[in-house]
Amino acid sequence: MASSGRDGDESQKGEAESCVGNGSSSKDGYQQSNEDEGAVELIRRYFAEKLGFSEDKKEVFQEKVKALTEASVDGVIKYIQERNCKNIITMAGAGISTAAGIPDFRSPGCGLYSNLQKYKLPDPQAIFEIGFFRQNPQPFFTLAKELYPGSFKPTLCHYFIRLLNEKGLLLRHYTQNIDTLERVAGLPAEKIVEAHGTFHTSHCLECKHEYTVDWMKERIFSDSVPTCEKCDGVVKPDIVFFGEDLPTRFFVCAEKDFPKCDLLIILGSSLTVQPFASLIDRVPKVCPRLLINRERAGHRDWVMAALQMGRGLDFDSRDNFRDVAWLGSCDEGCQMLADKLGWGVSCTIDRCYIL
Ligand code: CNA
Repeated sequence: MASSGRDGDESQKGEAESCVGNGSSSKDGYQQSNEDEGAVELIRRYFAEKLGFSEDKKEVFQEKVKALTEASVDGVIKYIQERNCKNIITMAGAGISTAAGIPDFRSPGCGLYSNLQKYKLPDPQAIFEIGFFRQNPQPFFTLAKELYPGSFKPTLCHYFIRLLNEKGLLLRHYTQNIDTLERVAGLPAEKIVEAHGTFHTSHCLECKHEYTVDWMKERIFSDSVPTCEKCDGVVKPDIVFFGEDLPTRFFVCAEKDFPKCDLLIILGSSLTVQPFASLIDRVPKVCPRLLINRERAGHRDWVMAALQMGRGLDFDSRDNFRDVAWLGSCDEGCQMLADKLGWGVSCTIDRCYIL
C-alpha cells in the first residue's frame, strides 16, 4: 500500500528479467532462436521505453496536445478556466506557514535546523527522530511549547486553498504541516490529509492510552514531559516522527485521489521528505503540475531528463508540456493566481478575507 510511485519501473524490470530466464530453457533450436528473439525484443522494448523511444511516447505525444497550451502560469490559468478542473490537489509544506511566523526546517539562517544549537542535539533532525525522542524527549517538548499550534494565524495561502474548495475545485489538500492552520482557515477536515500527523490527539508510547489536545497543551505549557496516568510512559502528540509510519488515511486517500487529479499545485515544500515527495509522480502522465515556492524543488536531475528517465518535475526539457515553477512567496503566488482567476482574496496585517 505504501507505494512510492516507482512500482511501475520495478515491475517492468522484473518482467523483462523473467522473460530472459524462460528463453534459455528450450532444447529445440528453432524454438530457441524464436524465444531468444522474443527475449531480445522484450529487452529492446524495456530499454526503448526507459530511453523514451517506445510507442508509449506516441501516446504521451498525442496527450500532450490535450495538456497546457503553454508551460507557464498563464497556461495553467487558461487550463483551469477552459478545462473545467474539478479535481485539483494541493500539496503543502512548511513554506506555506513561514509568513505566519512558524519557521520551516531548511531555509538557511531562519529555518528551524539552523537554530537548534541550544538543544545540543547530535544533529538538527534528531529532535524529530523517534529513537532520540525515546531517550530524551525534553528538547522536543521545549520546541513544541515555542511552536504550539493556536498561537499563529493562517496565511493568505491557507485561505486560497479554502477558496479552491469553496469554488468546488479542490479534491484534497495534502499537508506535511502539523500546525493545523488549514483547519483554522476553515478548510473542512474531510478535505485535509495531514500526512505527518497532528497535535489533535496524543498517545502513550508504552500502553497507547489516548489523551486529548487540552491535556497535552496543559503539560507542554507547564514545562513538564507529559507522562501517562496509567503506566508512567512518555506521551507523544500524534505527529509523525522520522522512523514512524504515516497515518493510514494518507495511503488510502492517496491511492484513491491521485489517479483522478486534474491539476496538482505544490506549495512551500522542498519536496525532500518521503513518501510525501513522490506523490508528485502519482498524478496521471498528462496532469499539469504547478510549483509555488521560493526555490525550485522536486525537479528531475538534468542527466535523467536528457535521457527521459527518472521521475520528478521537469521544468526545462524541450518536451515539457505540463510542469510550471513560479518562484516567490506562497502568499504572493496565491494572490497572483486568485487575481488572474478573478477571485477575491486579500489580507490585512492580522486577517485574511475571501471577498
Ligand atoms: P522544508 O524542507 O523546510 O522546505 C520548506 C520550503 O519552503 C523550502 O523550499 C523554502 O524555500 C520554501 N519556503 C519557505 N518559506 C516560503 C514562503 N513564504 N513562500 C514560498 N516558499 C517558502 O519543509 P517541508 O515542508 O518541505 O519539509 C517537510 C517537513 C517540514 C515536514 O515533516 C513538516 O512536518 C515539517 N515542518 C512543518 C512545520 C509546520 O507545521 N508549519 C514547520 C516546520 C517544519
